[in-house]
Amino acid sequence: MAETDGSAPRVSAAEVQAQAEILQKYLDATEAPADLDDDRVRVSAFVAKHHNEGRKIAVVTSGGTAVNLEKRAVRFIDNFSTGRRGAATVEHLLERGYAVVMLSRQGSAAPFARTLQDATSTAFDSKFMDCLVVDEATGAVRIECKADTAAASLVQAIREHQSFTKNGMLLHISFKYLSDYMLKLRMCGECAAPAGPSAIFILAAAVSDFHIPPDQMAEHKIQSRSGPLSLDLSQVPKALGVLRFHWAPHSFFVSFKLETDHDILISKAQQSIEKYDMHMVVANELLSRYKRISLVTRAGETIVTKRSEEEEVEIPMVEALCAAHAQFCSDAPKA
Ligand code: PAZ
Repeated sequence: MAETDGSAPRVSAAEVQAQAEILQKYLDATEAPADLDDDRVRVSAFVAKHHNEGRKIAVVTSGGTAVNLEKRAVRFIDNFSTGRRGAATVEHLLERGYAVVMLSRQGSAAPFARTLQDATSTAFDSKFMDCLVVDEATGAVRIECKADTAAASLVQAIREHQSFTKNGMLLHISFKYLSDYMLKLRMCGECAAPAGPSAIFILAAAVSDFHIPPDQMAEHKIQSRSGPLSLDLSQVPKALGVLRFHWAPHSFFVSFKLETDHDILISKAQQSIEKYDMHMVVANELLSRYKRISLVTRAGETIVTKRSEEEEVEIPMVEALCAAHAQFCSDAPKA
């Protein structure tokens, strides 16, 4: 096992090696998404540029992985994740000067653009439409912002989005299926590894625990004529330890743990620290996840809540992650 940050890893090298071999077999049997090679070129150039210019790099995963039931997928199993946490986290990291690679589920909440979703959905629907003005001569649409409408925050979000993307601080790559996620996670790990301690991995995606292994998956659409469908799902190969110890062994790792049973949440988060030597685990419950989170480290648990009705919980969360990452960088042996 590679040397890590100096604290003794609590998982055996043999155990991680065994997980790495199982994962390797799965990845070898998995069809790569068409954009994997292009994404590798983009991520690798992005990391090299920002690392050479002395910036910290964040790799943020976000959204849920779909598990396909057929190779030519017609049906799939999905989960609850909206991608909002990942999108908010990316915005606050950019504000703090990080160069960010965002690996997110296609169609889930995107940084800054999530404001548009808020503005155009549910209660804001008609109010937002009232703010759009069409120029009859050119057909161009402009937003006329009144201070008390959702459009005001949208205009602000558009400005921020354009400023960060123009400055090349955000690189967005996407996945839909679990298999695409796993291959792209490995690619991001390998590409960010040269940044060593300056890279932080923030693994907020809700990754499926169960799937149909590639060698057991039907090629074509499952037919209904043979009666009810019984699914026998296998456990997804574990990737956290392999990412941590093999793909990017010198970087800083924050993983997330979601539970619906309050009584097991913190012990499950502690297990991630014990088993995978995560530097921090963000523990949250499904229904209260945007109000209250726990930051779990080897030193204990810190509860973080929203500081006001308007401020989202990801602001103090990102503050705490950045402080812990800064400490990690200053403690890291100098190259
Ligand atoms: O994506 P979202 O904003 O709806 O929710 C965020 C979250 C609950 C997916 C994230 O905070 C999290 O806990 N991710 C890990 C989930 C897991 O235990 O696999």
